[in-house]
Parts: sequence; C-alpha cells; structure tokens
Amino acid sequence: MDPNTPPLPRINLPASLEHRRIPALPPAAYYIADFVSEEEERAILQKVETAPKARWRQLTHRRLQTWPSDLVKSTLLDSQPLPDWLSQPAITRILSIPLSDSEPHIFASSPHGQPNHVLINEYPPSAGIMPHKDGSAYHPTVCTVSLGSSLCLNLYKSKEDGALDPEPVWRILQEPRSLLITTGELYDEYLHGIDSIPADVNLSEQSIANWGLLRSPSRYKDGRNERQIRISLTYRDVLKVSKLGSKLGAFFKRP
Ligand SMILES: O=C(O)CCC(=O)C(=O)O
Repeated sequence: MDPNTPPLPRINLPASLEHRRIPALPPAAYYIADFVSEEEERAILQKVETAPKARWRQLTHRRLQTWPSDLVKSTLLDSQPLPDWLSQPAITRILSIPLSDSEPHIFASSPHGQPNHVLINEYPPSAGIMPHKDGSAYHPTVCTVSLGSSLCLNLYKSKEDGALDPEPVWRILQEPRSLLITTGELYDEYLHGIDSIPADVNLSEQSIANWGLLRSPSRYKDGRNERQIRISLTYRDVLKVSKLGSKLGAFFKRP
C-alpha cells in the first residue's frame, strides 16, 4: 500500500464471514450491508464516472468497464495492476475478514490469494443482465460491491433437460454500499441474472434470501424497490495470468 494513502474510515466489519452467511442459500453466500461508507461510495462513483470514455463498453442496455483489461482467451495479460481506487478499500477489506474463527479470508485458496480483475457494470433503472454462469476463467468466488441503488439478483437452476427454469429459485436484495460474496456450489451450479424492470416487487422476508441481513428492511415494507442507476463492481481472481502481458502491454494498454 502507498505509505501516503490516508487510513481507511472505520467500518464495523463482522468478526468473520460466518456471521454474515445467508443461511437460506446453499454453501455459500455472504452479505455485508455496510461494506463501504457513504464517503467511500461517493469517491468510487466519481472515479467510475470520470474514467476515460474509451474505458466504457456500451452494451445494449448497460455500460461496462473492465479492469485492468479484457481477458484474452480466458487469460489476464499481466500488464497493469488494478488501480488504487479499486483496491482500496474493497480488496484490503475483503482480505481482512476471516472466513470463520479458524480459517483465513475467502481468497486464501485462490491462485493469486486475492482478486486481480474487476468488472464495473452500470445499470439504468430498467436494465438487467440475462441469467448466466461466470465460467471457468475465474476462481469460483465473486465479490460484488453495489453502489448507488438497490436491486435483486436472481439465482436460477437448470432443469433436468438442461433448459433454464425461468422462475428464480432465490432472490438476493443488494443494497447500495453492500458486499455480496457468492462461491462454491452457488458459483458452479446456479445461474445468476437481474430482471430488466424499473422496480423490484414482492419483496418480503419470505421472498428475499438475505432479508435478515439487510441494512434497512423497513425501507421495503411495501414490498417495492424503485430502481435508480446502480453500479456494481465484481471482483474475481482470473486463474491464468500471462507474464507475456507485461511485454505486450504497449499493444493492449487501455487508457
Ligand atoms: O451486477 C451484478 O450484480 C451482477 C454482474 C454479473 O452478473 C457479472 O458480472 O457476471
């Protein structure tokens, strides 16, 4: 860490992830409602919004930034590290939380011991993402920091014949400034997606898997969440990293 980096604001993190496990879900998923402060949220959003235009890829309904670079044949070209504003506070904080009283952090068994890649998705209020799996390029752990607005992430299971069952098996409500970690069976066997709708409805203790871990469940007592623009930062460890990347860096360098 840069010695000039100011100390992180105090955030009350759990003593271990086990304290924030989402009990309704198969092993394992964790939800920390207050993972970044409001001030940190503003600072990260400002960095996202002021990134050079060439950083954004416009998709049909949302925009995407990829840091430090796109994968080439499922490989990260090791040309640039993640910028400081993506490491601090998120990665430092993720690595500071033990998995349980006796186990180290959630990336302790991943090839690089920490995330090396971040996707930033910007969702306008009615935008979502089709159900999908993240695939084999990554260690099967995803840490999602949500900023700006709440929405529901749906988890789906394939039917016996391989077709997608269109009804989600579970819904997870992600509040702004929260961290969601999905791993293991949830990563490998279930698909995840976000409905393209302006408001999430039928929100209740019965329908939302992480209801008991929400910061403000009373905010959704009418069962609705009107969406605003939401930014998500998804942190992963790419399994294959090519040293060739540093030599080819000049060709693949992004602004
Ligand atoms: O924005 C999110 O929470 C989900 C993003 C996602 O599905 C992905 O990056 O694969």
